Amino acid sequence: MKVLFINSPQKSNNPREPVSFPLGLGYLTAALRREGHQPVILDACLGAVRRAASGCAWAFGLNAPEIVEQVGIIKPDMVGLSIPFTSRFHAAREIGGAIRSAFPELPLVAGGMHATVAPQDLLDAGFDAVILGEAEWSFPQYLRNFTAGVFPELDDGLAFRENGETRIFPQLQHPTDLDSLPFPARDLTPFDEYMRRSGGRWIRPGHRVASVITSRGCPYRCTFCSAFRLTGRKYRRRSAVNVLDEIAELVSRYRPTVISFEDDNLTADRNRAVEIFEGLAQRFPRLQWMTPNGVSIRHLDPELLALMKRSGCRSVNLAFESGDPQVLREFMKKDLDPEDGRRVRGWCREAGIAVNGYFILGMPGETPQSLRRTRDFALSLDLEGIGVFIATPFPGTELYDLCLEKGYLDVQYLRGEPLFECDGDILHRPLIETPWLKGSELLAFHEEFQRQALEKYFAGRPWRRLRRWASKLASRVEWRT
Ligand code: B12
Ligand code: SF4
Repeated sequence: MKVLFINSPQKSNNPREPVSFPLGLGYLTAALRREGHQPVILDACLGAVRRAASGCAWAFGLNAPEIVEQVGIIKPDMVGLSIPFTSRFHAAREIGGAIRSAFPELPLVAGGMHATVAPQDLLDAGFDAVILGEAEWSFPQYLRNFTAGVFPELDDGLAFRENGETRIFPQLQHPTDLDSLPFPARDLTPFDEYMRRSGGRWIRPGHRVASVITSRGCPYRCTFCSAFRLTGRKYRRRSAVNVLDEIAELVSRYRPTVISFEDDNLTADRNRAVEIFEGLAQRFPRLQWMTPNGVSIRHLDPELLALMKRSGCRSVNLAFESGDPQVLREFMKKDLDPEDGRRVRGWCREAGIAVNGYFILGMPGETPQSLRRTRDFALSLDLEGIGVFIATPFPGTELYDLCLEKGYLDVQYLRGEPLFECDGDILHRPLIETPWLKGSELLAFHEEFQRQALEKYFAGRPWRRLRRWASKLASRVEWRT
């Protein structure tokens, strides 16, 4: 069967926002190809960057009419739309509607994180079915049953309508043998374009970054996170040999300079992590690597950090989240103390690894006092980089359910209005308001905190301030010409 997979387009306020290879679609198409199907990937994020008509400043890649035109050219037997982030939902709805009206008979399915946690949104938008969770195992089965006329096509990981009623079968099975999966089908995309557009966010422009995921599933229960809804609570891992073989293939085909590990928990199995890092140091001594989603503070120690440095890791993203022990434990359910984070920060300094610290402000228990505690803690760490985010109640999280129950959610957000269409805007808008912390107060504190963090950073590194001005100026000139 010829199945066209479309990655929904991204918008950003930064015209140079990196564009990531859709790893999930890479895995899914590789699995389908092995079964004899003919999958095609159309990544609507790729292509020209244009001024957006509304919302964000810049629209990346294809718009709905251009996508419909491509469907007409490719002539698939089925279309599958990927919605990895909630910020892409409104674009996905528009694209689904446009395809539906141009090709009313064409089966239309959806998948990805937003589709998994909010399948009703997609069924309401006219999609025939939503594949919930990981699809490498379930979607081939779906296609077999679809072709044979079996209905419902799956009883594990499917949402659909029957006689006007929505039926949802959540995904319960998460296969453990990840080594049996073929490597992502990067060859179905113009992969070199991702490499050219990959630098600039976590690493300097000019680097060729290739993404790899070595494990799935997370046993922790952070209230603001929906990862478990897609990949479950059990930590499942690929063997170090399998991971290193994929990196060897990447190196010989695409010449990356940096590997970006996209895991939720790269180092949760210490022995495996050591095998991977030793393999990197021996076999690919010139490669750098990074972890944009962060490494868990719980799973780092001085010896491991020294090995990480030796194997090409120059900086880590650490999710400290809060400087307030109560917010951390009670409202985020992170089994951590801020002082654990401070200790690991010190070990990173000793290992010569720079630290970007992530913080989340505005959880339901947050007060003006706990906000100040977080800011003072963050500034005392003397970080090389900092990301200060406002808590976003994503559908499918405990945070969302709690805020819904208590009436803390922004009314427009609750109504499903397109409040953020830029992926990057998601974590910068107060959507939670409690009787003890107003959205406007939170926003003002957030801005002030960011300003202070930047001041502190530049005070110790004046040459960096000069470099920042220079690069800002250069980018303005470049975008005007
Ligand atoms: C890797 C990752 C990234 C990477 C790459 C993202 C990308 N564009 O591919 C980077 C670091 C760039 C990133 C950035 C962000 N991320 Co992120 N990221 C992840 C992470 C850790 C893993 C995703 C992944 O690769 N999974 C592995 C693959 C195999 O799974 P998959 O992509 O979901 O695909 C499978 C299924 O979904 C399904 N599937 C997917 N599409 C389709 C389509 C069809 C038709 C079918 C049938 C099936 C199907 O099949 C695939 C194979 O099993 C998830 C957490 C998680 N564990 O899911 C967060 C996550 C997706 N990210 C999240 C967020 C918020 C962001 C940011 C917006 C944060 C920010 N403001 O900076 C940015 C967005 C930047 C951008 N412009 O893309 C949230 C999304 C929540 C939401 N509801 O929106 C998540 C869930 C983490 C969380 N906090 O809960 N992210
Ligand atoms: S934020 Fe990270 S550690 Fe916490 S539950 Fe999600 S994936 Fe696990």
